[in-house]
Formats: sequence, C-alpha cells, structure tokens
Amino acid sequence: MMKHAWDNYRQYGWGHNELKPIARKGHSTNIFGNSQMGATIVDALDTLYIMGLHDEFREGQEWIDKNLDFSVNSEVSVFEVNIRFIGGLLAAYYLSGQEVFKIKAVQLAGKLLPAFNTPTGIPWAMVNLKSGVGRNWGWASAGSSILAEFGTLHMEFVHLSYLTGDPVYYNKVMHIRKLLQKMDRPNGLYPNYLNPRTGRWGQHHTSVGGLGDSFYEYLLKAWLMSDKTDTEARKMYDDAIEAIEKHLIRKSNGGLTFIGEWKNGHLERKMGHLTCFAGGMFALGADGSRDDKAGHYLQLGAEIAHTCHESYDRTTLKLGPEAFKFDGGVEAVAVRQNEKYYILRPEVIETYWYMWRFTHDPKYRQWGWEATQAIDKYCRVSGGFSGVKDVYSSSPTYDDVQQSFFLAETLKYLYLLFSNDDLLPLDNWVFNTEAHPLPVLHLANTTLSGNPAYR
Ligand code: DMJ
Repeated sequence: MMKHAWDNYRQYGWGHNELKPIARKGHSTNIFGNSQMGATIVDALDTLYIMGLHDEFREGQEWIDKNLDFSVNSEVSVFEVNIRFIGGLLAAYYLSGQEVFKIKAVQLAGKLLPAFNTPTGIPWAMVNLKSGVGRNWGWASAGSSILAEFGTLHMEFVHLSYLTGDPVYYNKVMHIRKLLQKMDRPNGLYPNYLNPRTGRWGQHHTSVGGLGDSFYEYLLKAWLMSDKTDTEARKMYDDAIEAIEKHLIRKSNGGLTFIGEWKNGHLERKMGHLTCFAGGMFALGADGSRDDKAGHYLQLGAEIAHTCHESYDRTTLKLGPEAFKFDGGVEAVAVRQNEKYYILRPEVIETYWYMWRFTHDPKYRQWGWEATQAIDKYCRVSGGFSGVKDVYSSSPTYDDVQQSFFLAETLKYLYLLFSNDDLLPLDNWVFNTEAHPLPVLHLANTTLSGNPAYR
C-alpha cells in the first residue's frame, strides 16, 4: 500500500504537496500556502525508512536537498508546517543521520519564529515565510489562536534547541506554557481559543478532538521525551485529564464510553474521528499517572478503542465517519451528511497500535487488519488512495485527495501494529502528533523545565 501511494505520488504529484489520485495531478490546500513544498515527500520519509524502502527514501532526500526552499512568498499554517515538515525532517535526521534534514529543519524553524511576535508571545496561526507577517484564521473566535495549534510546538522546538544549542526555540514554547499556567480555567478545562493580543480566552469551547487534541498529547509527550524529568508537563497533563474525565467523558445508554465536547456550559454528545487518538494517549500516560491509576487509564484507553472500533463497524464500508453521535437512540453513528466522510485519517489505528503495544491483546491486530482491508478495498484507486465521502453508502464517491498524513501516519501505524515491539520501542522514541518518531532526550544534569543550557 505504501509503494502504491508513493509510486503514484512520484509519478503524478512529485514536488506538489499532495496527490489527486483520480485526476492524477498535484493537490494542495491553504495550510501549505501557495507554494509547492513537497509535503508528501517530507511527511513520508521516515515511513519509507522504517519500511526499508531505501531507494524511495533516497529519491525523497535528493528532492529535499535540491528543491526544498523556504524563502518563498507563501503564507503557511505554523502548526501544520511544524508537525509535518519540522517533525518529518527531524525524524528523518534522527533515523538516517543525514545532515541535510537537520539543516532544512533549522532553516524552516527560523522562518516560523516571526509568528511569535505578538503582544503575548502566543503565535499567530499563519505566517508568511518571506515577510514574516502573521495573522489568525478568519473563522476562529474573535481573532483567537487555537489551543491545538500553539500548544503543539513543544516537542519539535525542544529538539531544535537540543540540536542547535540555541535556546530560542525552547524559550518560545516555555513562554506559552508559563502563560497558560497562569490563566484561570473554567471547570479546570482549557478553552480551544486564546486571543494573542489580549491574552484572554475566546469562546468557551473545549475539545479533545479538533482544536484541542494534540495540546494534551504534547503535555504528556513533553514529559516522556524529557526522560520523565519534565514533571511540570506531567502535572499539567494530569490536571487536564482529570477535568476532561469529570466533564467530558460519559457512557452511552448502550454502554459505550465516549468523549464529548463542552460548549458554553453544555456537553455535546458527539465524538470526532480525531478524538479517537485519545485512547492511545490514555494508555501511553497510564504509567506514571497520579495516585497510581495506571490500570484505570489503560482501561479507559481500551474503552475508547472499543467505541471507535464500533464507529467503524457500524458503517457499510467498515471505515469510520468524521464524527459520530450518542444521542436520541443513536450510538457511534454519524447523523449529518457532512460528517459521514473518511479521509484516510490515522487516529483509530494509532489507538489500536498503542493498545497493542501495552496489552498484546490480539483483537487490536484483528481490528487493524479489518481497517487495512477496508482501506484497500474502498480507498485504493489506480492512481493512489482517496478519501470517501460517505462510509454508509455501498457506492461511495471519492474526494480525490491522498492526504500526506496517510503516508506519514496511517500506513506507519499499521506497519508498526504488525511489527515486533523492538521496532521503535516506546522507551526510546516518542511520536509527534504526525507520527514522526523523535528520540527520548537523556539530558544529564539538566531539566527541561528549568534549564535551557543543554546541548
Ligand atoms: C494529522 O495531521 C495529525 O495527526 C494531527 O494531529 C491531526 N490531524 C491529522 C490527521 O487526521
């Protein structure tokens, strides 16, 4: 499947950000700006490497060496460029040892730094790589920045300081953390919107899915990648998860555990495909949890995995919808037409993989295999892999996009699910939110939360 996705991108979309597998041409969206930055190449590199596809890896490396240029007049998403490009380049560097990846990651990071020039130091959502001018998404509550965007920079930026010896990256993300720590949280929950001019929360909407998700993930992973020395991050994670469990996690009438969304004092009984990553997160955070509740969090991870599997199993294609409800007799099923699509997302498979690593219960491989077969049957087209618009229809139409995260995440997690645990052991590697593995940093005589003088 990886060869099919890569070879077709190579043939029809080379250098473009993504591939339209039916039209057989390049594809892009505004998150990557208006320039061809080869997002699929950068995102796919470490998966190619792990799978032993070395010729393909070398082709990608050559393209990056010769063509990847960040001095372009293009307005990109700081978050997306960080998780896919900087994360992808750093992982390729750590796996292969090739300097070019580190050099490009550092060049690109320098281009993102102007996004932090706001009155509070909370970065803009977008930045123009050439002019350094930043701004926020027009749709975000009252000019706000997004929690899952400015809160998902930590891992990559700490690694950048580690690799360069320059504390500037570390200082930017620690400043965000300090600011968040000082703020009041309604019911202990972090709202998804924060205004970078005033430092005040926007709309009180809290989500473990889109707009919130990877902020929580990065609190846990900051602790893990510091070799568990960054106890400040672990405490923030524990506090946040306790509030989430109290206010957002419920059991449906049919006994399915779900994570809803908090909107202005009201719990919406709806869960996104994106939220399904949390099963893996709870399992990953079980060890080291407060009051030794490891068993509880592993169980919670298993319950979320089960619910998300049900969201797949209750469709015609055996692929999960973008969002599903637990309301009025409906359980783990999408209700609105515009929530019935599947765009090759990884989160459910990601959770199967973490649950597999921690329990070795064969049902997770079984569920992963069901998803693999469904993707191969319904998303494979002759020019690559495409998302589908309605998972409840027996004759679905395609969206004609091969997302870069399909190669970075979905196929990587599937491959790992059927590999031995000694391939990227979780004691040594921490995966960023785009599934790019970064090594645990063993920093003698330093603490990540207090001392930036590490090298
Ligand atoms: C990916 O880019 C990352 O996993 C991100 O954290 C959330 N969305 C996509 C995949 O669905």
